[in-house]
Amino acid sequence: MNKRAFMKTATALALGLGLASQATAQEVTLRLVSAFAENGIYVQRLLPWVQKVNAEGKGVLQINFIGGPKAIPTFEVGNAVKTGVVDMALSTGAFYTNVMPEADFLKLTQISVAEQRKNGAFDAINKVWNEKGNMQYLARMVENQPFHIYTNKPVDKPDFTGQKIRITPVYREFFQALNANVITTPPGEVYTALERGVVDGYGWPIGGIFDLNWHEKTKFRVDPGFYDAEVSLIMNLPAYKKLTDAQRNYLQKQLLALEAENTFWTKYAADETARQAQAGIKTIAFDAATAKAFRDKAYEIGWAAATKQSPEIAGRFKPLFAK
Ligand code: 173
Repeated sequence: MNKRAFMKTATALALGLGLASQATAQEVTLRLVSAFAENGIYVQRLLPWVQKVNAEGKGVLQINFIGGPKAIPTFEVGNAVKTGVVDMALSTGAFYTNVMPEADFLKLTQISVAEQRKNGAFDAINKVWNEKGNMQYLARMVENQPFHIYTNKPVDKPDFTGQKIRITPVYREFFQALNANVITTPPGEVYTALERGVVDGYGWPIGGIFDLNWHEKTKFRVDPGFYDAEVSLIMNLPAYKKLTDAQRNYLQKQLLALEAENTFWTKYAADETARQAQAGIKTIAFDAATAKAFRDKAYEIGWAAATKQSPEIAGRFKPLFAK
């Protein structure tokens, strides 16, 4: 067998058997997948971090990036982490509500992840992720990226009657309250859905619409944004518990370093807003009072849905996520 074929077989075996390869007693290799596309901004920012982890972690801990949604489909990544098919994933809660509906509540945080670590929110999240998801919530690598509605049909008020809008669980209740017809798809199907007219628009954060060429099929962005896109690293809990103290401490140090890079996102949001304008995407902005009501409604509806879904956990999270 040549080296390439051997690697392929080895990867398939490791995936299939759920083995965390323990090269020596001291060095562990963790298999990482992404629920987001490999050419998107999130993975583009993650890969240099993986390189750094590997360069500085020789003999302690290595991360093997397996791939994006072609390796494991977006909405199956959460279960792959839960069951240990992979050790680690980059994902967002909306993609693994099939593991636990509470995963999507993370869009409702109104404080930084640094503050979440200080005020107990991070620990409260981990209690739920451990118990319900068999996962460790490791680090949030995206902040200050509000979601928006992008559409090809203009509106003059927050009413999307007659529009078909692509969603994930992030947007469901809010967009339905705005009278939209909603269709759930993973990001990988948005371009085709727009091209074929299956949808008139979609929900997505302020940044990233150029990564999969959606700007070619987008006429308007609706302001203001709402919620905060949560993109995080999660890990299979047994795999996390199996780490030695040295491995866990090393990983923790690198996770905090990753979060320290989150200042990037504020400028990226401004840059992407300008880039959209340059690409001819027009902004639909409501007057100040309507804009405030729109944003407030997003949070009211988001928390109402969370409370209905899981009253006890929503009640624990709400004061910890608030400004
Ligand atoms: O696919 C989505 O619109 C979505 O839910 C999401 C969540 C976080 C970041 C980017 C997209």
